[in-house]
This record gives sequence, C-alpha cells and structure tokens, in this order.
Amino acid sequence: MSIDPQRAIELVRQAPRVAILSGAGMSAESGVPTFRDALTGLWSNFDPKDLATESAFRQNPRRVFSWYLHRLAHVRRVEPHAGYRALVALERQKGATPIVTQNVDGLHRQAGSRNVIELHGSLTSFCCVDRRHPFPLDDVLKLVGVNSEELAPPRCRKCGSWIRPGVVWFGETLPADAITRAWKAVEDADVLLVIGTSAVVYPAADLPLYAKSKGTTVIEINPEPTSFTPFADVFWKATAGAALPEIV
Ligand code: BJW
Repeated sequence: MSIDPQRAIELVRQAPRVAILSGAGMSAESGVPTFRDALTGLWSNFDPKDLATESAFRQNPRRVFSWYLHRLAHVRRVEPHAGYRALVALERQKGATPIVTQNVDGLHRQAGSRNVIELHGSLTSFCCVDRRHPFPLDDVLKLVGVNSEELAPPRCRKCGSWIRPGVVWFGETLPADAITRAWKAVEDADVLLVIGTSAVVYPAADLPLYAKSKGTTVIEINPEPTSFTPFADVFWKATAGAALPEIV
C-alpha cells in the first residue's frame, strides 16, 4: 500500500475509466455532519436504532419525521465544496464517471455531476410507510420552519399511512436498480476512488473489496484510516476538499 498522493494523482491521470464511492465525509466540508465521527457525528448524539429504522419511525413518527425535516432544511442551505466541483471536472475530462454515493444530501447532483447512483435514497424524496406511494416534496417543504418541536408527518392521500423519508434505513434493502448500476460501475472501472466513508455499512462496504477482487485499483481518500485501508492500493490521508482539486 502506498501513501504517496503523487502516486494517486498519476494513477487517476492514466486511468481511462474512473468510478467514485462517496460517503458522509465527502460532505463534511460543506457543513453536513458525518454519522460516526467522534463528537460531531450524528450517531454520537443519537442512537441509530431510534432514528434510522422503520420500527423507530412507527413507534415515534413525530420524532423521526421532525429529525429528517430538520436535516432536509439544513442541506438545502449548504453548497457543494471545491472537491465536488473537482469531480464534475473529472467527469468532463474522462467522460462518464459514475459516482456511487451513500449520501442522501444531493450535493453531487447540485454540483453538476450527471452520473450519480444514490444507494441510500435521498432526503428530498418522500413516500408512505405502508405502500411506498410517492408524496410531493413541495408539500413537505411547506412544513419546514413550522414552529413545533415535533411535527406529525403528513398522511398518504391514497392509503392514509404516515409519510416517511425516501432513505434506506437499517434492515431495508437498497434500491435494486442502484445496486445493479453500482456494482457494474465498479466492475467497469480501472480506478475506484473511495472518498469519506468509514466502510462499515453493508452492502456499500463490500464495493471496495469487490473492486479489488476484480483487479480494479482502489485509492482511498480519508483523513483517518478505516478497516479497508490495509487493502487500498493508495491511502491518501486528506480531506475530500483538499485532495480532489489536486487530482484534476
Ligand atoms: C472525511 C472528512 C473529510 C470525515 N473528507 N473524509 C453484513 C455484515 C454486518 C451487518 C450487515 C451486513 N449486511 C447488512 C448488514 C446490516 C446493516 C449494516 O451494514 N450494519 C452495520 C452497521 C454493521 N445494513 C443494512 O441494514 C442495509 N440493508 C441491507 O443490508 O439490506 C439487506 C437486508 C435486509 C434485511 C435483513 C438483513 C439484510 C441498509 C443500510 C442503510 C444505511 N442507512 C444509513 C442512514 C441513511 C438515512 C440517513 O441519512 O439518515 O446510511 S446509516 C448511515 O451510514 C448512512 C450512511 O450512508 C451510512 C454509511 O456511513 P458513511 O457514509 O461511511 O459515514 P461515516 O460517518 O460512518 O464515515 C465518515 C467517514 O468520513 C469517516 O471515515 C471519516 O474519517 C471521514 N471524513 N471528514 C473526507 N472532510
């Protein structure tokens, strides 16, 4: 394993096809909290069992819905940083550069990346909890800023069940189409850049290992080592906002 950033830059420069796997660290410099960073991570203040499972939602829909509404309002105020813009430039240089993201904040698209695969859904999509009937974002946005600590979610107009965020909670399967596209993107790539993920949540955490098994070169960009680091071809100890602009 190399820790030389120049090696990473050279490998990306020479690769005809590059794919990206991003996690919460990608958005940290835009002001979106990660999940597992000590002190600042969302799970350092909240227990995922109370907020990121369907049973938590059914037990306390007000609490869970309000938490997601709060996060939606926050991500609507933030901007993609220079690292995001660098990935847009990389797509221009290389052609299709699939970005497989675990993030639900929509910042890759907002920056202008066109080939984004959202493994864990999106904070801007809503549906009902019983039958997954879609619910309009505009009707949810009307509730942002309503002065109430814990707001009841709206009801589905078709079946009357609660409206929930269109994200993937623990114990739920990932969207089949996103899975297929993500695994294909990694299979087709010469280099996979793994940016800002602790690589502990499955099945996303399998992707870098799958890439290695297919002979794809894997470069990890993260200020902290992860359990995947020993398997990376290059570990670039840096933030996304510092490293990615250097690559392009
Ligand atoms: C920087 C930085 C900077 C900081 N620049 N970097 C196999 C083994 C064990 C368990 C399982 C398994 N297969 C499935 C499971 C169960 C479970 C799981 O993985 N559990 C593990 C925690 C043990 N997986 C699931 O349940 C998944 N579903 C599934 O497998 O379905 C099949 C099934 C069904 C029924 C039964 C069994 C199987 C679904 C997972 C859904 C995850 N959902 C969440 C919430 C989404 C909604 C929301 O946003 O609220 O997704 S959890 C949370 O973790 C979120 C993230 O996408 C995900 C990954 O986190 P990520 O992105 O890695 O963030 P962090 O915070 O962990 O790491 C940040 C990193 O950034 C750190 O490394 C920092 O150092 C770094 N960083 N600043 C660059 N500036």
